Amino acid sequence: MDILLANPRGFCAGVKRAILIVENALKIYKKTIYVKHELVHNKYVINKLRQKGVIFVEKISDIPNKSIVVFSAHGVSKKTKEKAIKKQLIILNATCPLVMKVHKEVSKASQKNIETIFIGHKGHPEVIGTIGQYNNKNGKIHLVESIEDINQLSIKQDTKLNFFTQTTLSIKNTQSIIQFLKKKFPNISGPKKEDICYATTNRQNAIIKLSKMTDMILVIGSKNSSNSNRLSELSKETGVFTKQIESFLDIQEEWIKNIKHIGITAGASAPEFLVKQVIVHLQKMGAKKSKEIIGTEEKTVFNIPKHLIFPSH
Ligand code: 0JX
Ligand code: SF4
Repeated sequence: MDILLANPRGFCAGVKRAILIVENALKIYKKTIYVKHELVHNKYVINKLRQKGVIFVEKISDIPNKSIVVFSAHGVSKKTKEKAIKKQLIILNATCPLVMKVHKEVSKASQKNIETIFIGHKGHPEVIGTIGQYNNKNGKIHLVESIEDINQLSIKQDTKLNFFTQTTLSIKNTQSIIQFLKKKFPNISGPKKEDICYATTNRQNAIIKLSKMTDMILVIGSKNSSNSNRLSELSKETGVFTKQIESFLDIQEEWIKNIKHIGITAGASAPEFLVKQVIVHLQKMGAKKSKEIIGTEEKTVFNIPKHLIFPSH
């Protein structure tokens, strides 16, 4: 059995930045660091930070006044930020700059009274945070997940309307939703394509390539990771036998019995050591050396705030 590795895979620039913010904050402040929500959706990343003393909370009210709070990579609503300010928390914002960009657009739309349609998955923290940038009591923001949801909307044709999207959606599905949206509301404005980020795009393109060279694909990523779930979905759509795993521990021998070419990819929040462990495990089961496929080179780097650079002067 050959092992082929997707390229690119694993950590994106937003995840690397978020982890560095927390790690440096631990060294600089030498105090308990609270993180609102899982910093990124990966069990191993979270457990490692927990071992270093980081406390993860879902509610700002669970954090003692004047403590240090980090907002997760997925971002928070305006209300959540206000609550943190009220509690006099020191805020370190690990929201990905690409999510922040969408926040700013939604906030602008809210200020300008422009009714907004947001394409995203209900209940996802990024969606809650982004929708929570729209704080206009006169205007409206509508969340849609599908073409059916658009059909349920009752918006007058002459309404000034725009749209934005979650950053980790399926490119293919989102394109067809937007196409339908533009047909239904020809005057709608929005981003040139959508707000899906470079990392999501590159990982989805890489898995399509990988699916043409393999008869099974393992997607490493936690169950609550939207971008990882989209990779599994896409891989299944190509017809390749696909399994999403947290780590090598989930691999079942019967999956790989008759597999000749196995592909491995990892979501944007899954660390590379998990990929390495899967390779070692497969090799113990008889697989050959692993080979990385040719793919898009990623050069994006997001800086952390200056006061969090360690050692700080
Ligand atoms: O569930 P998501 O894919 O949005 O988040 P995850 O898995 O933590 O990936 C990194 C953060 C992505 C934010 O856009
Ligand atoms: Fe940012 Fe994209 Fe990574 Fe999300 S997946 S943290 S939007 S780079």
